[in-house]
Amino acid sequence: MTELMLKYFRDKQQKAQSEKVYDTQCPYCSMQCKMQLIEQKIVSRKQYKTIGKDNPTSGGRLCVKGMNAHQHALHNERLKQPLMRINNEFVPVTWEVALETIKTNFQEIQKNHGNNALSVYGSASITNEEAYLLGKFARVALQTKYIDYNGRLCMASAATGANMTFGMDRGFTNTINEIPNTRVIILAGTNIAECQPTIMPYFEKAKENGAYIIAIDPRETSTTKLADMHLKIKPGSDIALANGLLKIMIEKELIDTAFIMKHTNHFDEVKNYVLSLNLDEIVSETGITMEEFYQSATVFASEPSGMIFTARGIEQQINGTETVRAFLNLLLATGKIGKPNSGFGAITGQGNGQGAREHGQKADQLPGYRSIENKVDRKYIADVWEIKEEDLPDKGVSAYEMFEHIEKGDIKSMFIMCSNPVISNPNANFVKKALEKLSFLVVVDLFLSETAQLADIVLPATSYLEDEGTFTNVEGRVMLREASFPIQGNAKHDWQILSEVATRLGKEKYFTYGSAEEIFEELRVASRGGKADYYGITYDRLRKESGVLWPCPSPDTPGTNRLFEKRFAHEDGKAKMAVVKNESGERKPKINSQYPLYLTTGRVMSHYLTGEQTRKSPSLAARNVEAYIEIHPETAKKYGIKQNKLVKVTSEKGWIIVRSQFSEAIRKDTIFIPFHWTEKQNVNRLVGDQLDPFCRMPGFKMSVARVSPITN
Ligand SMILES: Nc1nc2c(c(=O)[nH]1)N[C@H]1C(S)=C(S)[C@@H](COP(=O)(O)OP(=O)(O)OC[C@H]3O[C@@H](n4cnc5c(=O)[nH]c(N)nc54)[C@H](O)[C@@H]3O)O[C@H]1N2
Ligand SMILES: Nc1nc2c(c(=O)[nH]1)N[C@H]1C(S)=C(S)[C@@H](COP(=O)(O)OP(=O)(O)OC[C@H]3O[C@@H](n4cnc5c(=O)[nH]c(N)nc54)[C@H](O)[C@@H]3O)O[C@H]1N2
Ligand code: SF4
Ligand SMILES: [Mo]
Repeated sequence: MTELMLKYFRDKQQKAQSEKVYDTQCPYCSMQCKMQLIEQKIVSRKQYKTIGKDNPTSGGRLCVKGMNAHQHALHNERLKQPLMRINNEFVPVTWEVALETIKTNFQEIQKNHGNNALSVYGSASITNEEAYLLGKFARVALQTKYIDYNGRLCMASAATGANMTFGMDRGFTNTINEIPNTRVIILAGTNIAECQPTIMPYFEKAKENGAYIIAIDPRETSTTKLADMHLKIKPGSDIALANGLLKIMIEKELIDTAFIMKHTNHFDEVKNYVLSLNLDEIVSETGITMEEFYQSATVFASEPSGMIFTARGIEQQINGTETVRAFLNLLLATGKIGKPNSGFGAITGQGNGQGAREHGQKADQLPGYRSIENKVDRKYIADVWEIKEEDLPDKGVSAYEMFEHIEKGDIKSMFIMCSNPVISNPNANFVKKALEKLSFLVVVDLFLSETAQLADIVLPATSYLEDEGTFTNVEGRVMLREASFPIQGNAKHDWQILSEVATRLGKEKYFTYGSAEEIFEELRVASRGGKADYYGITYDRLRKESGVLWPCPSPDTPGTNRLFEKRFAHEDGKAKMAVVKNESGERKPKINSQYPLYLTTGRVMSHYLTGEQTRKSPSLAARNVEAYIEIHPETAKKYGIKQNKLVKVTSEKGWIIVRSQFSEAIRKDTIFIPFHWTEKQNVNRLVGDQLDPFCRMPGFKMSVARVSPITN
């Protein structure tokens, strides 16, 4: 061996000796890409990088957010000690002081105002174990009915729509691996290219294999560029679009009558309704041409297989549930579900968007997708929790409605875990005032977010690098996130924090967990026999099998790759089609002389939700340093707005200031603002407080506003 080769091997060995590898999963979107943090010690300095790790869903790919996630996790602003507000300033305190203060205040408030004066606000970015425990914490430790979570702002309408139509809600009815083999795809209000980037190869492959892709979005995006047809719809008119497509499919006799007869109810009512509609009116309502209507309807119905994917563009509407159901009508009428390469996908958003909506954080829900209003379900869970059924509180209210109850004065205190509602809720000025009104606010976070700044006590949580647990990804695949990175400072895992607060409140015997796995063991039993049945899943299996798709009712069953192959989940085995009236959106705000533009909101690739994490990451922050308004140059000209200048955007609820970004990719009657920024750049100061009547989803995707220049 030459001297040079020896040196090469010596260097390599040295490097390996000083390198540590931590397995984890990305803290951001629902793809839950598996990854590894590589720690290299160079002299006395540590350097970090993140690389992808192979797994069945993301195949080892990462997007720019995942690659830079460690930058926020290792950021020096991470909270490392509990903070307590004293004379209006935050002072670091011990856990002992923080927990004792929480106990005293919670007990005092409940003594004076009753159990329901306390409320809990949770998240779909925590593990299944923590989501499960948060539900138990609210009902058993605090004995309050007021618990809800940020998923109410995210996927509530997709979940409710699927439950109503299919009888059960798992985001994807098929595995992700079926996408490349389908013949036609509708992407309705989803921007996967920026929001789930590592899913893109499945769609690119489908296209290579000849699939026809139809994208529905008021803007051209990196996703619509993939499509063969882009339906550049007027915001909020997707129901009319879906009904128009169905009318054409029925008139051209392209529907699957045998499937409809065998597997669905209510088709005749739906048929009578859509046939009564006038297509010319629908054309003007949606802004889509007659040719586009005929082409899309014909291709979708004629191909032997097809899939429909929806996301927040059609779901975050005050008639989001009905919008989802209108699209499900299309799948059912054409028989494109329950078969290979045909099915539905509501693309989940947060890392645990799926699992966190199954195990009891929702106001009306108990673990395993059980109902808090069903006597049998209540009894089952009360037995698992070893409490009396009559001690289980009733159903509470949705996320935004909790703030209304604070305003009314019946909620006095809130415990917020892993969410930043001052930025993410509609009517954000009101939400901030409501939180300020509370007599006692506890926030559990990684950082001093805009919400945490309003708290009386802030508790430091561990991050994705440190906290082990399971997440249910976009496919419905339960995955185990390993986590072995050392805990920073005196932070604690969310599940430990819940157990410790519960213990202080005298509920120790219900919260005796020594690890996340112990909580999962209880969750398995709590979910057993429910719709989201995890009983057959164990940590051991998750490690061996790279994840399992639920339902998985016993340890010797493989999990369920494709849903509804034999029957839907309603009692009679049939899906319920629904008459969805074009007028169902009547309550939506209408453009007028005062507010002449549609305002829609959403995301950009480099930032995540309220930006609390991604704005801490220099590599991501550098890509988009501030909020902006995407506006068509002709619209901008009309209102005297120049490129790259500050613009005031006003709605009935408030005003914000953002920078103009001209784009011919957006409709002339529509403006788009992402929601990743705070204070005067927080677009939710403009969004109204109307909610979907079925699932209480706010209308993030359709407000009306006006624009005016600030500087020229
Ligand atoms: N980079 C990034 N990725 C993310 C997130 C993030 O914050 N940043 N968040 C994660 C989460 S929690 C979620 S829920 C998902 C969200 O994922 P998506 O729902 O895909 O993202 P959005 O940008 O909110 O909205 C999608 C599209 O809907 C369009 N749209 C607006 N109004 C309408 C309408 O009336 N009709 C139709 N058909 N389309 C409309 C918008 O123009 C936008 O392109 O992304 C996840 N991934
Ligand atoms: N205008 C508009 N508004 C929207 C939307 C939209 O499209 N338009 N989308 C909505 C959607 S889909 C969603 S999902 C919501 C999201 O809304 P939020 O839940 O408010 O968003 P996040 O930024 O994820 O907030 C998470 C907070 O928890 C902290 N955190 C991160 N990881 C952990 C952890 O492991 N433990 C703890 N304790 N804390 C942690 C972060 O620092 C951050 O402060 O926003 C909604 N709001
Ligand atoms: S943000 Fe989503 S796509 Fe990107 S690395 Fe993370 S999990 Fe994967
Ligand atoms: Mo979301």
